[in-house]
Amino acid sequence: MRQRIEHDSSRRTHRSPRSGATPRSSRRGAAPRVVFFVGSDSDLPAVEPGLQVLEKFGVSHELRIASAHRTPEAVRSLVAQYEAGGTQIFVCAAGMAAHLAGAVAALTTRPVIGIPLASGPLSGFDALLSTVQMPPGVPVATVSVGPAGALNAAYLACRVLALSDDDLGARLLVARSETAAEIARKDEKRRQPKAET
Ligand code: RP5
Repeated sequence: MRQRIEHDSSRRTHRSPRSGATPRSSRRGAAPRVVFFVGSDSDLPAVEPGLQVLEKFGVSHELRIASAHRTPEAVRSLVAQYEAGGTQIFVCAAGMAAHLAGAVAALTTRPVIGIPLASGPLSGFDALLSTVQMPPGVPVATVSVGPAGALNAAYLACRVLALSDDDLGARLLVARSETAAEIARKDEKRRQPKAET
């Protein structure tokens, strides 16, 4: 049974989809299907595209600011609470020596997706290695650096959830067809002869 999440610091809830899709878990106080953790509020702009994808597909989610280095006890407590509440996937974004995704993966057996962010002088290469180079047995599915990675993290989360959610799977197929149609439209437009002036 899903439990109410009590920890409420730095909490941002996304439960209102922009498109027609309706979140499965929209009960007030119920755990979201996906939790996005960011290591700092300075990471928020980089993860926004991912949050928009989850909204588009009507996947209930919450964003929390919690740091593996600065607030390790909060990370531990939040993972335990969300896991007990029924959250299915954790997405973790951090920059520099990015240990957030790995720390969360150490605390849960549910899928963890890591987004390395370009926060320091090494432009995300530091965070990429810190996130992707996990020891055997503690996996973090690592996506690309920055906002494009955040977007793909959300798509990947949707694909995992769609394994047991046919409606979500159907919405993903529609989105893929729309993307293909858009590219075909652009190609066609480019091929049309320009009007003479
Ligand atoms: C990491 O350090 C955070 O994820 C952020 O990307 C980076 C810098 O954090 P701030 O100093 O901006 O809070 O832990």
